[in-house]
Amino acid sequence: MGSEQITLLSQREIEGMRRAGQVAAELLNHVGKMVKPGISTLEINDEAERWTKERGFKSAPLGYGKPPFPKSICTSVNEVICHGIPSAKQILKEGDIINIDVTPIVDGYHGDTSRTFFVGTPSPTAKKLVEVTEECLYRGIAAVKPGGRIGDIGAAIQKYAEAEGFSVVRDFVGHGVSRVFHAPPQIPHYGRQGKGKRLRSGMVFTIEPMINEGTWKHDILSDGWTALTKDRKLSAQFEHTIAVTVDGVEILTKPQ
Ligand code: EYF
Ligand code: CO
Repeated sequence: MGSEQITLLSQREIEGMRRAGQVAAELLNHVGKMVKPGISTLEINDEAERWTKERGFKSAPLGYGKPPFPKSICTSVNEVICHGIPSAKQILKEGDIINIDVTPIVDGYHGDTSRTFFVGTPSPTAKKLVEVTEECLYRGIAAVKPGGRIGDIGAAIQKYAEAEGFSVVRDFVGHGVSRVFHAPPQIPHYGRQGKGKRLRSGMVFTIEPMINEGTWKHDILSDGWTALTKDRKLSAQFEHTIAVTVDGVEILTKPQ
């Protein structure tokens, strides 16, 4: 993966990504309002699919990968790190945390974004984990500038997460995104400042730190997709799609 070609997007392509990013932000905002005790993760999925189709767009996760992912969004609750599959059997309850990860395809471009929401009132630990994870995302984004290195992003995230007593997931990373869902470069959320490939204007990728209460290690459920913490403690995640610009960074999935 490290030696693969990183595509630099033209201004016209970045405008396409901006539009996809705005649709993704709107969709996430819309389904985020559904989060409350008693709702199933399948109901959230079905509304995301309906909203997306109604506007003439497609959901990238549906049918993605081998074997094909079975739903339109990922819903990752409590100890689930990522790629949780929405289910009628999974009813949200008071005190849960849930990451909702959406990726609509708009005129061929992918807008990839996620947030972790509280279901009712969180425990103090859950509240701190979620707040620290969101701050990790913004510290990672603030480390992006042309001429910098990919390692600057992970170093900023890891330094803050570990100082707050949490761990950084190693085995799932951010990724290049444009007309394809997953492309080079990989963006680890841990690492060393000044290491890794150089950041260049026109690169577009996600930063999507997954931060754990306990160990960073994971298991995969027998469904083949769902990644959960090895110690079954909490995990949280936030994600934006960003573009490296001539003088810094633009968040393409920031709600307007
Ligand atoms: C078959 C999938 C396939 N992969 C990544 C496929 O980048 C993402 N979110 O920010 C992202 C989202 C999804 C995804 C949704 C489905 N997949 C996941 C896990 C295993 C797998 O193997
Ligand atoms: Co992603």
